[in-house]
Amino acid sequence: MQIKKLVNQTVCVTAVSGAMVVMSLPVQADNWRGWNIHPPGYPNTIALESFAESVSERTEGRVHPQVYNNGVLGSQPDAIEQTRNGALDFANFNMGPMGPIVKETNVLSLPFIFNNVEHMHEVMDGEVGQRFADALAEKNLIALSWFDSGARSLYNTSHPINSPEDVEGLKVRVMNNDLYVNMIEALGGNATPMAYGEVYQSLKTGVIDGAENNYPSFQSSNHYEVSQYYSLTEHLIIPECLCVAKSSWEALSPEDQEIVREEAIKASEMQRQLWVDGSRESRQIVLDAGVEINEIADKSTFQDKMQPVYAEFIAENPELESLIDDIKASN
Ligand code: BDP
Repeated sequence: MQIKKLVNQTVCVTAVSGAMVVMSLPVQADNWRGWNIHPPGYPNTIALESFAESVSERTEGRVHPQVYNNGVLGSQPDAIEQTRNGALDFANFNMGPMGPIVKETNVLSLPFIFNNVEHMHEVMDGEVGQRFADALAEKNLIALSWFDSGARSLYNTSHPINSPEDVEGLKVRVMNNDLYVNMIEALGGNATPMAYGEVYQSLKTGVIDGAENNYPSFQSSNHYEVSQYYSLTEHLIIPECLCVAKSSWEALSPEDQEIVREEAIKASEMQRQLWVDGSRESRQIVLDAGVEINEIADKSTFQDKMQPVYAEFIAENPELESLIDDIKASN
């Protein structure tokens, strides 16, 4: 369902007499509703708001995107469904909760699939990234550009994690994807899939012992206030998309599609830049608040534990093995 707005546009019309007259005609504008899980000031929020403003300006109001922050339009799995069926027009989605719907994107949720953020950028900006965009398009989501989401690390309320043994018995919140349940279980922990918005309270009341995320989300969600140990496992580097609903996309003229695509790419460039400083600032804020951050000298102990996760994934999705190989080979 599209919410349309009537705007008055001044147009020139040639009257029958041949003289030019100026009249005001109502023209339909698309008020695009955009889902964003993050608060104001977060790198993704700033980039999405800039995207919205530029698209509105450059299309002269024909497309008027508005960003709804803090996940007020629903949880991420709900918002994915709503964007697929056109109830929402655009969104910034993490590829983690996308896995149950677009199975190819699960490859991006395999722990340690990317060596570092640069490797992820290289893959997503190239031919392999296009393959993910094609898979998303089959499910009615047009991925116009890729945002950064840094590296996710484990945090918990009781002790620093230095080896997989330190995860044993911990109840760890994960995003909605079975792969993450397997990942935490392979480390000996108990995984609890849960909506992002419930994590703060669950940490506070001891329903869970920990979770995992990047610095900006650990900080902006205030999880650092109730979870004192942040351990740099950096086990997941998951890209995010700026996605438009297929129905909203197809309703655009080719010229407006070009504008929206260009602005989405500009937004991702802006987001990636903001991410670097934002991560540094968030790290400092949590340190100043007394969070203990520890580096992990040897991550191979964690990587080794992930072998059964890969084996099970490949056994269940043999057709995706070549995609994994292509990503590994590209760095
Ligand atoms: C953040 C992602 C967001 C996820 C959230 C989570 O940007 O899309 O919903 O993590 O852990 O880093 O649920």
